[in-house]
Amino acid sequence: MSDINSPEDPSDDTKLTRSKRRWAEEGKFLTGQVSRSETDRLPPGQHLVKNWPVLDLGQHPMIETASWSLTLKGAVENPVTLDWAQLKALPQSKFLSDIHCVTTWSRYDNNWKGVSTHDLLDLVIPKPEAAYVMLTSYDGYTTNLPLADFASEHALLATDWEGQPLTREHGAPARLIVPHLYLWKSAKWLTKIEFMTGDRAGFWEKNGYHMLGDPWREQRYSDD
Ligand SMILES: Nc1nc2c(c(=O)[nH]1)N[C@H]1C(S)=C(S)[C@@H](COP(=O)(O)O)O[C@H]1N2
Ligand SMILES: [Mo]
Repeated sequence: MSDINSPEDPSDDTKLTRSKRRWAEEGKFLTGQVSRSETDRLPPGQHLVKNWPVLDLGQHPMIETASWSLTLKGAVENPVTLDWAQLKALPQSKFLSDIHCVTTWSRYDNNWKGVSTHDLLDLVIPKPEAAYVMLTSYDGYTTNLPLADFASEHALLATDWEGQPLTREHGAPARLIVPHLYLWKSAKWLTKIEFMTGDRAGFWEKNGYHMLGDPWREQRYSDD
């Protein structure tokens, strides 16, 4: 796992470092997963695939970067709508991570590039009461997750996979990747992130999927 940028200067007492410190004190901040050995790298009930399957509601919206935007709103100090140039002007990060789909496939070692959720949070500064996010996509898909999971160490708004721009069916021009949760939390064609004080169910969560979706605890359905 590597960062190509180093946006965090420890001597720089920005709002971000203050908010990170506060989250750390409150235990809200996920500092990534314990490193796992090769043998327990695969979560329970999963099998490995080499290809990358496509799964979604069936519509693949065609979003040109010229008309793309991302709105971050709700319980934040600085709500903002970013266009493509503004997104590309933010620090760019590269992460390597495994992905796990609730339909039981996992794929190891995906190379992502994009804007880390840390850098998005730096921009908007969540208010102390912000505790969850709701993601909304261009196809109408929604999914919810805790802010601490959104802010996890290797979560990012991905624009590239394996050195190439994301393909349309995998969520171009930008999708979220939250590698430590089942992949339905990783909204493709993302256009809105709403910071919420309480949890609300997204599309699959209303249809019986788990509110958190941790593959290591096999949180597939809400009664699991
Ligand atoms: N916008 C949007 N994002 C989505 C979905 C969707 O239908 N629409 N499906 C989710 C589900 S259920 C899965 S398993 C993953 C699949 O991502 P992939 O097609 O890139 O493998 O996307 C998630 N993100
Ligand atoms: Mo899925």
